[in-house]
Amino acid sequence: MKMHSICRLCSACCPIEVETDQGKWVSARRKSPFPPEYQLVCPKLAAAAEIIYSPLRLTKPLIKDECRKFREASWEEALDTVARHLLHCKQEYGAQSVCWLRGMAADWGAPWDYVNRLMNAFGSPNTIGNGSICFVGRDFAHTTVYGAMTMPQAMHAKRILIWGKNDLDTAPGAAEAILHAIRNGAKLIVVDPVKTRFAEMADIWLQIRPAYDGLLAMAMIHEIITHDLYDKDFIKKWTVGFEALQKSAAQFPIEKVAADIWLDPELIRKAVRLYASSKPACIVDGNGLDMQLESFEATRAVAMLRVLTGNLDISGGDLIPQTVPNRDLQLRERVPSGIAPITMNYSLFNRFHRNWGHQVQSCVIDAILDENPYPIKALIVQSGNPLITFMDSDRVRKALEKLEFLIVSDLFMTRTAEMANVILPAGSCFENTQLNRAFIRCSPVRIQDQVIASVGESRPNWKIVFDLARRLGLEEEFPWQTAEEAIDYQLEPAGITVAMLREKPDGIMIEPIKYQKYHDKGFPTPSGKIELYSEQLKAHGYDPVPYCKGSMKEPVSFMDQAEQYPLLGISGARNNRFTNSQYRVAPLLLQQEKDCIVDIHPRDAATYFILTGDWVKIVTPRGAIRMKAIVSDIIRPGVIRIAWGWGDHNPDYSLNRITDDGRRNSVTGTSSGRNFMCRIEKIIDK
Ligand SMILES: Nc1nc2c(c(=O)[nH]1)N[C@H]1C(S)=C(S)[C@@H](COP(=O)(O)OP(=O)(O)OC[C@H]3O[C@@H](n4cnc5c(=O)[nH]c(N)nc54)[C@H](O)[C@@H]3O)O[C@H]1N2
Ligand SMILES: Nc1nc2c(c(=O)[nH]1)N[C@H]1C(S)=C(S)[C@@H](COP(=O)(O)OP(=O)(O)OC[C@H]3O[C@@H](n4cnc5c(=O)[nH]c(N)nc54)[C@H](O)[C@@H]3O)O[C@H]1N2
Ligand code: SF4
Ligand SMILES: [Mo]
Repeated sequence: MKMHSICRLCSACCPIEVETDQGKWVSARRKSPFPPEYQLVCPKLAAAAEIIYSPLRLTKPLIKDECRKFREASWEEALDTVARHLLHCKQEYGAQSVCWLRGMAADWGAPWDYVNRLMNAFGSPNTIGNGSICFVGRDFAHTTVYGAMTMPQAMHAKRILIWGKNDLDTAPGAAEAILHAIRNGAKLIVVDPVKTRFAEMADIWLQIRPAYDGLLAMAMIHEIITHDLYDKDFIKKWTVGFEALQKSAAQFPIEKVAADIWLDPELIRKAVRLYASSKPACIVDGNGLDMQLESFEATRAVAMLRVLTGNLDISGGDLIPQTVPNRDLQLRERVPSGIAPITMNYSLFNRFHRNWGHQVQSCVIDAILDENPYPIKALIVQSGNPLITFMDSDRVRKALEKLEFLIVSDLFMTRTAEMANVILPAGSCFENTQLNRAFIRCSPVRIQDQVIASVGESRPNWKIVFDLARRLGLEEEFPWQTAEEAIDYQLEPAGITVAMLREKPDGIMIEPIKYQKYHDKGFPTPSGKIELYSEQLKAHGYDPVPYCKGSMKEPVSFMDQAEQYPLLGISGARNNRFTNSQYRVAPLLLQQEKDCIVDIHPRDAATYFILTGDWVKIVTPRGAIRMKAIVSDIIRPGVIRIAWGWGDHNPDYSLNRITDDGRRNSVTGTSSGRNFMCRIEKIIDK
């Protein structure tokens, strides 16, 4: 039988067609608008059956007994136990002592709304996502400039500027669109410290010094302004604060910053001319800009390049999405007044978007360990693996150990789940019907549908939340018996239902895509214009214009100890076989750990007598890990690139044991975990 859904094995959210047989997975293909010879194959989707039917899947709820061993339990017992402990914490310490932590895997769609609804109705504002190190911080940076996060329209662009994104490995649909544009003559500029496949293909590759993106963006802004490459009419009519931006950017002329950011000034000039000389041009920004201490400021400056060149909201430029109308399910008003979330120090970030809510994950650790701003006693972790994915794992472990009660909902016995008191087994994305956020951000709306039967006694995310809510006495707030009922209720303002979506597997357009919508409505910012200068940021004590003080905070962790730690480590090399800490359970994908590697430049390899295949210890003030070395020129001398996501498979490879969570961006709470000083030692006897 053929069915349509959305794959959520990673955040690319590809539409898929699935072949099933009597409720079981047979195979699937990514739907793509391109002819087969131009389609990219996703190994994760090809290995989906190994993930879904892995013998390691959790199939029954588990409760830890007095001897700290897990025993199987019924759903009734497990949910009752969870509800009892949550209600106990509420009574003893107040509802705010209960926190729900969401990883990225179960999507930021309706399941996120349901969890917020449950927690708000319970009385706790502490539903926390990990968006401060993922794209939500970037979303906020875009939003402060022009009111929403734009979507690059690469398919029809003449110029594409890829900034810290690696779609060939992380988002094949987006990569196909870029490749299509290149075949049609689009010019490509890549800003990346690593020679990615796109960097190899690029007309200009700016091999930026890791974490110094903000300075490059400011230098580009200055160059665009001084060479009259900006769209004057557009700036005059639609922006506020141009003079202030001009003044700030004047502090960063190319010749002044080029050496600091390890780039040739002439190459930056060429890149500026190439990007700004023809329209439409889009900027594809990515996670390379996140997880940096200066992530917010750098991303804002990059966003302003779109504005100056007049590429905002035009075909082939950067589209302001047309949100699909939907009901706000979150019941924020139910949190008693006077109870602030543990992320209270990030008040603007907390409320910039009606869906995202609270996203500074590090605050969860502070609240548990340091009881700052107040203690968290019980934690529910759903679709995340914080022991592996949060910066500074040692601190995370201490926090999890200190909790009175830890509940984990996952498909597998992760390192985080091992620490739980109760484990609730969840269904994979193919065993879940849910409203996927990517498809209500902008039409066409599509449904992520349950295409196969649940494995064992695992339950879909929505059902776990609804069932728990009812046990907490929230029957009225959760009247829905099925996912379909809840989705129909949420989508009522759009006039569509699950049944309609199932009839239209290629999605439903709510309205045609419109460009330059600002002509009718202005921009959804406080001033109604694009804010190159933000009064709102200023009122909260932040810089109203990026880098207006003329300098940048040291963005690389442990730089003050560079004498003992002379190499710059970059974390986060993703590849297309895994998503963060996931899927090492699939033999098809694992391939003998061949991707768990550290790339070392030949010059550094020679200094340390390291050959490809040698084992290397990587050390920072936080700890040490080990990995196999590859001698490679994809990075500069002095920089090493460390594979990401291997800690669940083997804690010895767990990158976040050596990253830092001590310093954070003051606006978004983003940790400086992507770039850190480190040293390497060759391991003689493994
Ligand atoms: N050093 C370093 N640290 C990083 C990053 C990096 O590049 N370098 N990347 C950061 C980024 S961008 C992110 S988003 C985070 C990711 O951090 P997490 O969200 O913690 O990451 P995952 O490893 O993807 O863990 C997802 C977990 O959810 C489970 N799961 C999958 N589907 C479902 C479901 O439907 N329901 C439930 N209940 N569970 C499910 C999986 O089995 C897995 O254990 O990591 C961040 N940490
Ligand atoms: N296959 C696969 N797909 C995934 C994931 C996965 O783990 N595996 N994770 C999902 C998640 S949670 C996310 S957030 C996205 C992330 O996907 P992307 O946004 O593509 O992010 P990354 O691949 O982490 O990094 C993008 C690029 O940034 C570069 N980079 C590193 N440091 C810097 C820097 O200082 N400046 C600049 N300019 N570039 C830098 C890296 O070299 C890399 O090429 O992918 C999602 N999709
Ligand atoms: S890239 Fe692969 S794993 Fe990610 S959503 Fe698309 S098909 Fe699924
Ligand atoms: Mo992410």
